[in-house]
Amino acid sequence: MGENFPSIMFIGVLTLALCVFPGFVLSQNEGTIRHYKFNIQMKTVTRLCHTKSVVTVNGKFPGPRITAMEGDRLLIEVVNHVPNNISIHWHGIRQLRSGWSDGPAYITQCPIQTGQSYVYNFTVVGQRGTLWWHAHISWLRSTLYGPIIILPKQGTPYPFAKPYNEVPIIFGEWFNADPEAIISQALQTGGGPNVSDAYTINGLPGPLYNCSTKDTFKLKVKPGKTYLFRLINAALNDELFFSVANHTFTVVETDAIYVKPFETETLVITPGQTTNVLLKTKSHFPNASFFMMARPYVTGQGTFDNSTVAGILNYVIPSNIRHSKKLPLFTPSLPALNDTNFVTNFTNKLRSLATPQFPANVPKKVDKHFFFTVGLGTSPCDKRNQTCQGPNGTKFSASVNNVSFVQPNTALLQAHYSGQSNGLYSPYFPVNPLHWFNYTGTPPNNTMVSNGTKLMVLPFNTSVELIMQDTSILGAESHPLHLHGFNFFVVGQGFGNFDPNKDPKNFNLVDPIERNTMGVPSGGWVAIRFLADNPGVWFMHCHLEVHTSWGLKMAWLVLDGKLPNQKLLPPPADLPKC
Ligand SMILES: *[C@@H]1O[C@H](CO)[C@@H](O)[C@H](O)[C@H]1NC(C)=O
Ligand SMILES: *[C@@H]1O[C@H](CO)[C@@H](O)[C@H](O)[C@H]1NC(C)=O
Ligand SMILES: *[C@@H]1O[C@H](CO)[C@@H](O)[C@H](O)[C@H]1NC(C)=O
Ligand SMILES: *[C@@H]1O[C@H](CO)[C@@H](O)[C@H](O)[C@H]1NC(C)=O
Ligand SMILES: *[C@@H]1O[C@H](CO)[C@@H](O)[C@H](O)[C@H]1NC(C)=O
Ligand SMILES: *[C@@H]1O[C@H](CO)[C@@H](O)[C@H](O)[C@H]1NC(C)=O
Ligand SMILES: *[C@@H]1O[C@H](CO)[C@@H](O)[C@H](O)[C@H]1NC(C)=O
Ligand SMILES: *[C@@H]1O[C@H](CO)[C@@H](O)[C@H](O)[C@H]1NC(C)=O
Ligand SMILES: *[C@@H]1O[C@H](CO)[C@@H](O)[C@H](O)[C@H]1NC(C)=O
Ligand SMILES: *[C@@H]1O[C@H](CO)[C@@H](O)[C@H](O)[C@H]1NC(C)=O
Ligand SMILES: *[C@@H]1O[C@H](CO)[C@@H](O)[C@H](O)[C@H]1NC(C)=O
Ligand SMILES: *[C@@H]1O[C@H](CO)[C@@H](O)[C@H](O)[C@H]1NC(C)=O
Ligand SMILES: [Cu+2]
Repeated sequence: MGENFPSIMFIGVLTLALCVFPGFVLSQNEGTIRHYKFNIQMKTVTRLCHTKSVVTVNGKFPGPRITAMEGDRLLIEVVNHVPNNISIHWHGIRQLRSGWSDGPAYITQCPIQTGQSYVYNFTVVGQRGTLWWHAHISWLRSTLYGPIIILPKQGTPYPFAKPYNEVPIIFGEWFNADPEAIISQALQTGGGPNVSDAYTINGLPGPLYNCSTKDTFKLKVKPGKTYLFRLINAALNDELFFSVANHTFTVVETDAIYVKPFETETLVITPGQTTNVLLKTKSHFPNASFFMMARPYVTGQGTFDNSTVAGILNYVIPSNIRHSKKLPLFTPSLPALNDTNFVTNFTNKLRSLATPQFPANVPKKVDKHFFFTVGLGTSPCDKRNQTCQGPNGTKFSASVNNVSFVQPNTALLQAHYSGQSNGLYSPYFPVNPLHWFNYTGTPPNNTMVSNGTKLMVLPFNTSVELIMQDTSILGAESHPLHLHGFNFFVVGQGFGNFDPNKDPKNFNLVDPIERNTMGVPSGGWVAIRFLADNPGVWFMHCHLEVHTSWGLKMAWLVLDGKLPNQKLLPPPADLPKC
């Protein structure tokens, strides 16, 4: 059906011209309108000698790249040609007053059903760097994902030397089986879902897997140049370590926010996060090739995919050097799979750039303090005559403040906007856990969670401080929490239970990292601040898809402000219906 369309459809020469940085631009304030067309269609893909039909955008796996300049408006028409319901999330885009385009199914929109289409319509404001898009329904994001590249405004250089070249590097997770069958089976049996068969770099597992050598990402570089790697972790369930043998990264940006540059040989990136790093190549042809490798950082107790994805960094062979067919291939050393010390060190180095041009606007006063526990739990087996495969014959579950989120059957934002929310959700999400327990000590005997569709309601412009506390129920575990509609500042983090008397004294209100996804440390806590200046319903969830499926999610309802420009815009006419 969709083969007749070009994979990315730009309308107008302006857009094309801008991609190669011409000497002209419309207006810096208005920005350019960029049109894309996403045909959701099936495509046969073979990896690890397993061939299957996967859901793609425009037949591409990974999906097409979206390029915009800060200030531009994006109009992305998504046409659904597959049997599955679809919705697409523009991960990290603030969606100021345009919550209808955020994408999480049954939160801001009903899914785009087979044969239907929907135009996502939003502007890119105050962000520049790398973000990404992905499906936001069930586990379809396993194959539906791609980069969003936001170039700085014309005439605004990067706050670092202009790189010679830019390379998107997206990590993914490949399953030989159908991921939709895997999560559906797991939710039915109550057990943990089957793990992936490989990690991928730009869709390719690389030579360390059986039957995969031809599917290796290879990057050819020149000596003495600086490359900008735009790293995206699109894996479903795994945080990843990443390193390139014999090369050092300079971290310059995370989640489309510049950071104080620092050097590291290895970095860690959670699902949902993006990281831009500079890689300076060796000044002379090194007579060698270099593996770039990623493998997981794991804190949970369940089984996981412990394999390693590898790509290869090759140097262009100078003409004065005769065939170097068999170059030695160097391997990076990656931290142990459970190296929490490394992760703590790495996250502590991340600081906002915090310059007059790129300030860190940390809320200094706090209107509302919240304390949420995040972690696993159990729920009863609903088939009376059968034992479930979760702990002690129960089903695995997960919760925020002991509420495991129940997905409604219509979109929360629509229900709220049209005043038809009665009974669909409760506006009383708990501000604290109902009972204190030693969150990171011996877990309580009763691991059963409660459930519901509960929202936390915030007046417009509320300044929020939220402590997210991991629990040890069914094992402490790092949870990369993602907030839609906002960036937040990570003002503090630590291990054990958060201490409201001692810990706030050490909060960093000067140059904390600003981002949209942050790992709650395993057996620890994180403190974030954000200003609720964006009206709408905003999802917050663990970006480990298995935990989201088990209910580790909730939503904020930010009310309209008084002024006309503080109100959610009306819904577009083509907004899908349930
Ligand atoms: C996109 O949204 C803007 C702001 O609401 C609106 O003015 C414009 O008409 C919309 N464009 C399309 C094609 O829907
Ligand atoms: C998950 O793994 C089990 C054990 O290998 C297998 O029997 C089952 O079919 C798998 N489920 C899916 C959906 O592939
Ligand atoms: C790469 O690093 C290894 C280990 O540190 C070292 O032995 C080797 O000489 C290096 N090779 C190159 C080409 O830099
Ligand atoms: C990965 O897990 C398998 C099965 O548990 C084990 O046999 C193997 O040694 C592990 N590999 C690594 C690199 O840890
Ligand atoms: C990490 O795993 C190793 C064995 O694989 C174990 O010896 C070590 O205690 C673990 N470290 C932590 C911090 O859990
Ligand atoms: C973490 O940082 C400390 C102090 O900078 C250093 O001593 C330690 O070796 C680092 N640990 C790891 C695992 O990198
Ligand atoms: C057991 O449950 C299944 C569905 O879960 C049902 O079809 C079956 O009739 C039940 N058996 C008994 C003996 O209740
Ligand atoms: C399972 O049951 C055993 C024995 O009743 C108990 O010791 C254990 O804590 C239970 N585990 C969970 C996860 O509830
Ligand atoms: C909580 O549990 C930890 C680990 O068992 C223990 O060290 C700590 O003292 C406990 N804290 C409280 C307040 O009971
Ligand atoms: C859990 O149950 C055991 C025995 O059933 C009891 O001794 C223990 O105090 C209970 N622990 C908690 C935290 O309630
Ligand atoms: C919510 O919890 C109740 C009580 O445990 C349970 O019966 C019900 O099935 C749960 N609902 C969902 C959607 O999980
Ligand atoms: C697709 O979404 C609609 C609207 O929510 C729902 O009624 C339908 O059951 C869904 N279809 C599938 C295949 O999930
Ligand atoms: Cu999680």
